[in-house]
Amino acid sequence: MSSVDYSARIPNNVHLSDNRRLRRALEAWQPAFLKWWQEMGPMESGNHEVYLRTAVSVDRQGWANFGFTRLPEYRWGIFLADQEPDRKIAFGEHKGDSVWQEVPGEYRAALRRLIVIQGDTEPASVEQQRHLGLTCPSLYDLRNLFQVNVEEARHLWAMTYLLHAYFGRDGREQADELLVRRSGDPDKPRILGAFNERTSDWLSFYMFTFFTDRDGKFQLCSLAESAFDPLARTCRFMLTEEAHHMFIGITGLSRIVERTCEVMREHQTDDVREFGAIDLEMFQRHLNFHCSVTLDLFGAEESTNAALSYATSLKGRFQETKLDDDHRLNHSTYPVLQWQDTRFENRELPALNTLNERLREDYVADVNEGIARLNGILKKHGVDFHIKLPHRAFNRKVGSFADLHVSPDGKVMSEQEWSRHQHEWLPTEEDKEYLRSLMPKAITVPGRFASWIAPPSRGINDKPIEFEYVRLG
Ligand code: BYC
Repeated sequence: MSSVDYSARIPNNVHLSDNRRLRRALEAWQPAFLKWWQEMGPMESGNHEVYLRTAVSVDRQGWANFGFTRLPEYRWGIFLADQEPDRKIAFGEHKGDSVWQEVPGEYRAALRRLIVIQGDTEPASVEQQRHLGLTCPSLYDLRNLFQVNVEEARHLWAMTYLLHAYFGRDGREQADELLVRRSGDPDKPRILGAFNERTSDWLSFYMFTFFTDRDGKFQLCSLAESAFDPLARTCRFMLTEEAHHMFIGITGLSRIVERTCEVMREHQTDDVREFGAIDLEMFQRHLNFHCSVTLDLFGAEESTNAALSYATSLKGRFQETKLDDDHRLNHSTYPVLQWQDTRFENRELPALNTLNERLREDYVADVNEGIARLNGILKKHGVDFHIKLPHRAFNRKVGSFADLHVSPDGKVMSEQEWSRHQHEWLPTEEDKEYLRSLMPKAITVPGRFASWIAPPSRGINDKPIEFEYVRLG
């Protein structure tokens, strides 16, 4: 078991105290991070005491220790999963070699780019969600929001550690830049599209944690296969935290659907807005939006960047070691959905060039399990509505579908026709207005929940649902 040194200014399990230069560099970055948190972290949260979990060691028992913490005093630290003895590279041209503990010179730029892109998403999501605490549906949900926020900020620490420890001066510069870019800022935006969208309300928050955090899971799983062992170990530990974020996503969406069904049954109507619930059409429009922008995050279907990352053993596939093939992919193909003049068709393309698409498909399979769960709730209540994922080509801005106009059920149409129907498929200004009216202010009485969401089936860490998860300051 590798335990965490909490006596250090920066809690860590990477022996920072033995590396004076690195420790100093990170301690110099720390005030800039805290300044960023003050400016861009959750609004008006500085005096709250929050029932949070904090890692004390990276093994199963140790990483989930619960207690009250004031948010700015959260002990953000650097935790890597334990080193696997004799780990061998599982894919690409270096397959079978021992994993690398240092960055090979020829892959420096490519690895740094992957780490910077991953790192950039973490503070971005905190920025996107910073105002949500002001309209929380309960103290339980507020606590979950803050848990996600502190952990995303810790993931920023994770990537910053790699940049500082392994990439010298340009790594330090890139780490500084991670605190300079801002989600949605036209002059210095975050790198990937979805991370510049505002998470405008709690329905969007649960969609984001369901869809976009799940992209995090799949990207981190691919990076956890990397030949660069410190990156792999960092990502493995991040994945333990990511799992809880997706739990928050699926349970949040489930509780919304549950509440809507209850209202529909109780009042024998589809028109649930009158009773302060979220109608299923609007739910579906939000789902269409978050699904499509998150599909974009996987990059183009055909990508030489992705091919190179795999061939050079930097970024693997989802569950690489469990796949039964040569793990080099120089001679295999993969079917990729494409628009061929009049219809969508699968085309066999070189497997190496289509790794983004393959990961996107693994992701969609995982998403579908969650959608089945939501439909199970509708069925249980006897509600005649089916929640569906939009067609893969719907509302895409990245990849081969970006130039097409496609409906959620896969009909290709003119731009004019698409625009005419857009309000049926994507959240409208009216939806947003309704959501704003539904969430005018925070609900902060322990055990009380907003009208549009059912209470969870159980509390955090076996505490009761009415536990005071946040002591407001
Ligand atoms: N928006 O060859 P392509 C998470 C760029 S989420 C804007 O297809 P590639 C989290 C691309 O950078 C997981 N630009 O790209 C979740 C490239 O630019 P350059 C984040 C985009 O490299 C919730 C160009 O277009 N982690 O952790 O194969 C809360 C050509 O594209 C977009 C990662 O993504 C876009 N959507 O694939 C908190 C893992 N997509 O370089 C956190 C690390 C593409 O030609 N990143 N572009 O100028 C990667 O593995 C890859 O960079 C990507 C893109 C999969 C993102």
